[in-house]
Amino acid sequence: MRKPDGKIVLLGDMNVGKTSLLQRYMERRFPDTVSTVGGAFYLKPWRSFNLSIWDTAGREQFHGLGSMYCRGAAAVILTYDVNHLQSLRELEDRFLGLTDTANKDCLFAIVGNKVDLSEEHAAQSGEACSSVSPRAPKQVRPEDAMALYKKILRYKMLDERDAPAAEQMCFETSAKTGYNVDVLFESLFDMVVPMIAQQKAEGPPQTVDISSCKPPKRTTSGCCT
Ligand SMILES: Nc1nc2c(ncn2[C@@H]2O[C@H](COP(=O)(O)OP(=O)(O)OP(=O)(O)O)[C@@H](O)[C@H]2O)c(=O)[nH]1
Ligand SMILES: [Mg+2]
Repeated sequence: MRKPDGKIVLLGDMNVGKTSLLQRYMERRFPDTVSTVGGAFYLKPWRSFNLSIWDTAGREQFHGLGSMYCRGAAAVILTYDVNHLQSLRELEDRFLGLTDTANKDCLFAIVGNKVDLSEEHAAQSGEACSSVSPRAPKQVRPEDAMALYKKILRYKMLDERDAPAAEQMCFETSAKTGYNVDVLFESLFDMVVPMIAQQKAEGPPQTVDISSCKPPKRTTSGCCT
């Protein structure tokens, strides 16, 4: 298996649809899911690179693993449910701190999923009122997500002028219908790949490969030679 060139991590509260989004994109279906335990990844070849996309558990008891999964991430997809305002708040309160281990130039996408359950989406897409899903007004507006994106830039001490615009990085999706799912992943891949290419051109990271270090030889007297 070829080593991944870059890493993208999905974070967010339990039940917002992280696993469903990833399965919709990678497997082109919307299967029944069970709440994720720990984390799992898919490998996605994109252009001439190999990306790993990590699905993580939103449940509180797995919280401690989050920063481990984010280590060295080139992009983080912060996911919430457009019908639950608290899931957006959790991104700031519980998940943003986990991204401190990500790359310095890590990109952040903010994704409001389950848009198919909102009245506005049904009206825009011209769906009949008799559709199976119960509809309610959306609890989170796109502007709320964009405000969070700008807060994240401040938290990361990034200048808004140097980072991608909020409009480019905030998405509304439905893993159920597939709405905007390809756009989300593929526009992020297209942003991440040039950064990975640049890092590769600049050379390997300044780390030591400890597997190549041999322990010092011991003499019979136990002293080093
Ligand atoms: N209507 C609708 N339901 C969705 C959507 N995405 C996910 N779901 C449902 O929401 C529930 C939770 O989805 P998951 O993908 O397992 O959520 P998760 O974020 O991975 O949850 P954890 O693994 O516990 O962190 C499941 O019953 C899904 O079928 C969507 O876009 N629309
Ligand atoms: Mg899951």
